[in-house]
Parts: sequence; C-alpha cells; structure tokens
Amino acid sequence: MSLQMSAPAKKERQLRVVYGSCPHDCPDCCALEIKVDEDGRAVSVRGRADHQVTRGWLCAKVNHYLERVYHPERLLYPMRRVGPKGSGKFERISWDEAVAEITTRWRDIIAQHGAQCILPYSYAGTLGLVQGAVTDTRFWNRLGACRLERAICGHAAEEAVLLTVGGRLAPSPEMLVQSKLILIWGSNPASTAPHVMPFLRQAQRQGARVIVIDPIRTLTARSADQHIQPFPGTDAALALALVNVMVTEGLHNAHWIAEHTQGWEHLLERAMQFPPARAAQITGLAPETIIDLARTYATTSPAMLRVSDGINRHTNGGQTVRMLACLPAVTGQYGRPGGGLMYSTSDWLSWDKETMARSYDPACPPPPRTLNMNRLGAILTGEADPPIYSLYVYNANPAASTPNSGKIAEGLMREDLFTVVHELFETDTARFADIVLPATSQLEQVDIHKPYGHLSLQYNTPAIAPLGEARSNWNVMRTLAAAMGFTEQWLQDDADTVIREMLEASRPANPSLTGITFARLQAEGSIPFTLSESQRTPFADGNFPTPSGKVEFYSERAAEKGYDPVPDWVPEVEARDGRDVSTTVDEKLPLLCPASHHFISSTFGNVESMITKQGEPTLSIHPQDAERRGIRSGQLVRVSNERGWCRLVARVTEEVRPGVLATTSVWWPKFSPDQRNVNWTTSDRLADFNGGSTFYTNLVVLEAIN
Ligand SMILES: Nc1nc2c(c(=O)[nH]1)N[C@H]1C(S)=C(S)[C@@H](COP(=O)(O)OP(=O)(O)OC[C@H]3O[C@@H](n4cnc5c(=O)[nH]c(N)nc54)[C@H](O)[C@@H]3O)O[C@H]1N2
Ligand SMILES: Nc1nc2c(c(=O)[nH]1)N[C@H]1C(S)=C(S)[C@@H](COP(=O)(O)OP(=O)(O)OC[C@H]3O[C@@H](n4cnc5c(=O)[nH]c(N)nc54)[C@H](O)[C@@H]3O)O[C@H]1N2
Ligand code: SF4
Ligand SMILES: [Mo]
Repeated sequence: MSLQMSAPAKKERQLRVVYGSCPHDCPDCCALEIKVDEDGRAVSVRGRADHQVTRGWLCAKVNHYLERVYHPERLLYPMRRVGPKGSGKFERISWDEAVAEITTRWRDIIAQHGAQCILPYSYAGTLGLVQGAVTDTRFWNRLGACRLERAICGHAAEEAVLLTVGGRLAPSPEMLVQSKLILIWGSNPASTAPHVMPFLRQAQRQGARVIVIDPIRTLTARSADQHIQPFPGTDAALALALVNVMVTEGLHNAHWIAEHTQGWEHLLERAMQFPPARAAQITGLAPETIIDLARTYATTSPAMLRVSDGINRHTNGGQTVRMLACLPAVTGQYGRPGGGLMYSTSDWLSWDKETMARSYDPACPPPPRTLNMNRLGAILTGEADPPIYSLYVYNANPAASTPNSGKIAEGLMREDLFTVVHELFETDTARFADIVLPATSQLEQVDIHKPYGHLSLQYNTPAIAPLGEARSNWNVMRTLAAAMGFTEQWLQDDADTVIREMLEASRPANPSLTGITFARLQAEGSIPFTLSESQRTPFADGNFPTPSGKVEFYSERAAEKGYDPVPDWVPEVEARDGRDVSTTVDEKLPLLCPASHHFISSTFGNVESMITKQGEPTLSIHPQDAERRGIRSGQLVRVSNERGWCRLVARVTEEVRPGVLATTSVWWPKFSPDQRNVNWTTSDRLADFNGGSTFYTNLVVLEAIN
C-alpha cells in the first residue's frame, strides 16, 4: 500500500515546473504552468491557479496544447520546393542553404526592383512582443521592405474607440461582478474569451441581467437572460434608436452629458432620425424590443457594455463601434465600477515604439509603401505597382484566413513570386512556398505578453528545447540580418536583452510598469500592472484622453480622416433591406462566418481532437429559408458569389434568424474535398475606418447539391 502511494509522488517530484503565457490571439492571455519530465519532455500544460483571471483552467483548445506541440506533422527542418507550386513536394535542406537561397534571391530583387517589392506578411500566430511586434518591425525596417497594414482583425473598432473615448482602457473582467446589467453586443465570450464567463455567471447569480445582441444564438446567447437577434450590419441604427427612446422618455443622463461629452446636439440630431419604428424596419426587431432595451439600459446601473472585434468586420463597422462607444456616455456609465465599455485593455501599457521598431536609426532606408493585408489576393495579382516579387509569411495562414482567398491562391501560383513560409505545420500557405522554415511553439521560445483582456504582464520561459531544427521568429530575423550583412547590435540582441530594453524604454511613460522588473517577471511569470484601486475603474476621474478631454460624440479627428464626424448608420455595401424571408429562391443572403469554439482562426484546425469536436463546416439556415429552397439538414449546399464558392453541410436551425446564414471559421482548405473554405466567398473590400476587414459583409446565393 505505502509503496503504491509513494511511486507517483516520487515521479511528481522529478517534474520541473515552468511558468508561461498563452501566445494566442485571445483576450484572456492565460498564465500557464507547464510540467516537464526528466527527459525534457513537457507532460502537462495547465492554467495557473494563482492568476486572477486564469484561475486554474484553460480553454477547450489550449487544454490540448501538447497535441499541437508534439503533433506528428510538426515541421522539423527547412525545405525547398521540388514539385510545381502548391503541390506540397519538398526536399530537406540545411538552414545554411535556406538562408543563402533567401538572401541571394532578395539581393537580386532589391537590385532590380527595390526592397519595397519584398512583402513580410504576418498576424496572429503569437501575440508576443518579441516573436510578434519586434519581429514585425526591426529587420524589415532595416531592409526597407514593403510595410504591411495589419488590419485583418479589429482595426476599425480600435480607431472607433480611440476617436470616441481616447484609449482602449477596458476594466479587467473581475469588474463584471459589480455590474447589474451586462450587455454583450456582437461578442461571443463563451467561445472567444472564456475566462470572462465565470465573472458573468457570478454577476448573474447576484441578480445581474445579461442581454446578448447577436444575429446568431451563440453559446454566450444561450445562457443569457435575453437574446436579441438583429440583422447583421444594422446595430448602429439600433443604438441610435436607443438614444432616441432615452431622450424621448427623459432617461438619458443630461448632467453627465453636459459635463463630460462634446457634440451632444449633433448626436441628438442623428438619434432623432431613428425612431423605434424606423429602426425596427432596418434591424428586423419589434419596436417594443427596442423600447424595452432602451429603458432597461438607461435605468439599470452599473451597466457594462461588452463589445469585441466581431462586430467591426462590416463595411460600416467603424461607425457601428463608434456609436456603441457613445452609449455609456449617454447614460453616464463611464467611470463607474461595473459600468462603462469593455472593449480592450491594450492601452494600459504602451510599448515604446521607437525602441521596438528602430525606424529612426540612420541605417534604415526611408519608409517605402504600405500595403493592406486584407488586399493580399489583389496585391499579388496586379494591384501592387511595382509588383511584389517576394512574400515572407510567418505567424499567419493567409491561404486559409485572409478574405478572398481564391485570389490569394491564384497569386501564390505566380512563377515570378518567391515565397518563404516560416511555420509549425504544412498549412495551405506553406504548401505554396518555395522555401519552408520550421518554427518553434510557445513552449520552445522566450517572450513577453501584454493581454488585451486583463491587467497583468506575463513572461514566457521556454519549457523545452526546440523540436528538430525549429527556430523562433526572432532568431530567424537575427540570422537573416547577419546574412544580409547588417551589423547593428539591435538586430543581434537575444530575446531577453530585447525584453529588458523594452521594459526600461517603456517605463517612463507607463506608470503601470512601476516595480515590474525583468528579474521579477522571470521569477513570477505573471505580475499585475501597478494601478491604484481607483485607476482600476477606467475614466473614474472623469478625464478622457481625447483632444477635448471628453467623450467625443462629435470628433474633429474623425472629420480630418474623412469620416463622418458624428456616428451614423449607413447600410452595408452588400445588404438586403430588412426583410425576413427572401422573396425569390435565388436571392442572396448575408453569410456570417465568426470564430469557432475549437479553433483560433485556422490554428488548431489540424489537431485531430479539435476537428472531431468541431465537427464539419456547416451552414446554419433558418427553417423558413431552408424550406423555401427545399434544403434539409445534412444536405450539401454550395454558397457562392462573384468572388468564389465553397461547399458546406446544411444545418436547419432556429439558432440563426430568418434571412441570415452562418458558418464557423477557419477550416483548413486542404482538408476539404474542394481545397477551399468560406474565405473563397468573403470580401477584401475595406471597412469604413482604418482599412479594417469586412469578412461579415458577405452576400451569397445558395443551392442544394444533392
Ligand atoms: N475559440 C476561439 N476563440 C477566439 C478566436 C477563435 O477563432 N476561436 N479568435 C480570436 C480572435 S482573432 C478574435 S479577433 C476574437 C474575436 O472575438 P469575438 O468578437 O467574440 O468573435 P467573433 O466570433 O468574430 O464575433 C462575435 C459575434 O459577433 C456576431 N456578429 C457579427 N456581425 C454582427 C453584427 O453585425 N451585429 C451583431 N450584433 N453581431 C454580429 C457574430 O455572430 C459572433 O457571434 O476572438 C479570439 N478568440
Ligand atoms: N472566415 C473567417 N476568416 C477569418 C476570421 C473569421 O472570423 N472568419 N477571423 C479573422 C481574424 S479576427 C484574424 S485575427 C485572422 C487571423 O489570421 P492569421 O493571423 O493568419 O491566423 P491563423 O489562421 O490562426 O494562422 C496563424 C499561423 O501562425 C502559425 N504560428 C503560430 N505561432 C507561430 C510562431 O511562433 N512562429 C511562426 N512563424 N508561426 C507561428 C500557426 O501555426 C498558424 O498557422 O483571421 C481572420 N480570418
Ligand atoms: S486561447 Fe485564450 S482561453 Fe485559451 S488558453 Fe489561450 S488565452 Fe486562455
Ligand atoms: Mo482577430
């Protein structure tokens, strides 16, 4: 008996515990605890119990992180293409050979066309400072490469929030337990920010009301007290109508508005154009629902409005989020514990950009052109002048995750395009590469992480040695810099040196870093920002970091950028007029393709257990729309528009409202019989603000196949 008891205990003692940080594009930025055995193999990845938001658990995806790290198909050494482009035929080469080939080709391109014809393409593989932001800037600035507008995710919303309240200064999710009303608008935290949910539940247990506004009955909507399903792209009309009702019934906070806002008369004028009857027509909601919502929101305090990036991916997404950010000002909810706007915590710490990017260094050529990542397909097929002759992809999988992917696939087939892909797996993008480089996972690299959904800073200690010949992004940048003959020290510093330097350079402008040292970060892994109790409630002092110091209903800066200075609702560029059921069978319907529960964009889309849990790429369609078209659950349907098509399996369900279709993202094209996914239909049109993406403004026709 005693022998049996002591054997596992002994083994437990031999495990090394390493602190890390989840690298994925997720607001939760979980603090990790990794256990490593005596052979240097990671045996468990768990959420740290002592972290204020992680609280000892991880999501459905990262619970399976070791399946990803030790996946039999991890890329372990550099490879060169030997078959036709896109065939996936490669031969193993050494790092020296790979680097020599890349730099030789680049020197040729630079001599003939200039470095602006080399495009680095990256996004959300890791949100780390070193393996993301520093990698995205330093070497490319020194090279003089084409710059990339990284606008695929929340660019329009970010600008909307900055124009309206001046900073992305959301409270931490713990604050939700103080709320009496939580309005979740175009956001699905049960899947996309799961650590918000326990706080939401606690608030609900304490009597708070949770209302979800989403055309889809998401996992979050299912557990809410009320679910409101407007047509997509109509939320600004709904929000303007809420203001209309509040003012008509005298429920707005006139005193707060007078003290803390600018341009109320302009917003009022707009709101008066949206009486509930008109908004009902636009949104497809009953006028009573709109009136009730206005009353509830205006009379419940504290009221938190949660918005995330999903709702901004429309052609009118910028103005929509700007209008939503105005609502807590109309009710005077900004500055109250448990009230206000919960968008992103990004601006509680701003890294020093000069030290990060080094573009001021005289060794860097003048900045060349900037191209928008949402336009990648167009860029590769004629829009860029002069053309792009080399594409270097890392932290991204554009052949699966970037809109209008059919065009991207076409561009990647160009014989005169030299493509390098630095990846952990042979993604659809890597398949098109001329050179493939193997990348490390988060367990194999150093980094530091600043969350966008809570208030602490996290250091990631490498837990295991790199698998095979994998190298981290920053290590590859250092290698390429040396091979290009660049001698600046800031291109050679190791990751820890870069982190130390960034901490010190950022300290003077960021009181939140007070007392957070490199040594402490290494030892403790995760450290809460230094903030006083009152600072934890954003805008509690009544000051907003806008030019006027107030919430700007009217924004001069918006006008300067050529936007309407006052938020408004305009129809989406591809839109139906608020009708539930299509009048003709071949009428186009809007197709939403939001995040799936078991993948993060396309990441985890090749992990067996995640694919099994996620099921198959489905098309959710309301019974009324299905019946009209004679579509049954389980049937294969083809969705298409002028950009392209893909096939999905019909799922007839009342989870979507009539007149709206939905699928989940992002499935790997190469695992589908047609080698494509929904992004063959999504639009590369840019949003109204900041070059943002418009994945969810997408009209399609649909037909049954069998
Ligand atoms: N499991 C999982 N987690 C993720 C991700 C993932 O892919 N999977 N992705 C990560 C990334 S990159 C991001 S940016 C975040 C995104 O986090 P979220 O913003 O929460 O995610 P989305 O699914 O894009 O959109 C949220 C909801 O907005 C709704 N929506 C879309 N258009 C409209 C509209 O016009 N009006 C209204 N009212 N609602 C609308 C969608 O139906 C969807 O349910 O999540 C991150 N976390
Ligand atoms: N249909 C549809 N498409 C969407 C969305 C949607 O809702 N619907 N959401 C959009 C959004 S919000 C976003 S943010 C984008 C994200 O788009 P991407 O940034 O392209 O994200 P992923 O598709 O997850 O691809 C990230 C890749 O980086 C790799 N990677 C991870 N860590 C590292 C590393 O350390 N080094 C290197 N070199 N590679 C690494 C991963 O293996 C993965 O293949 O997708 C967008 N695409
Ligand atoms: S993906 Fe999000 S919820 Fe999952 S472990 Fe990472 S940070 Fe936590
Ligand atoms: Mo994103």
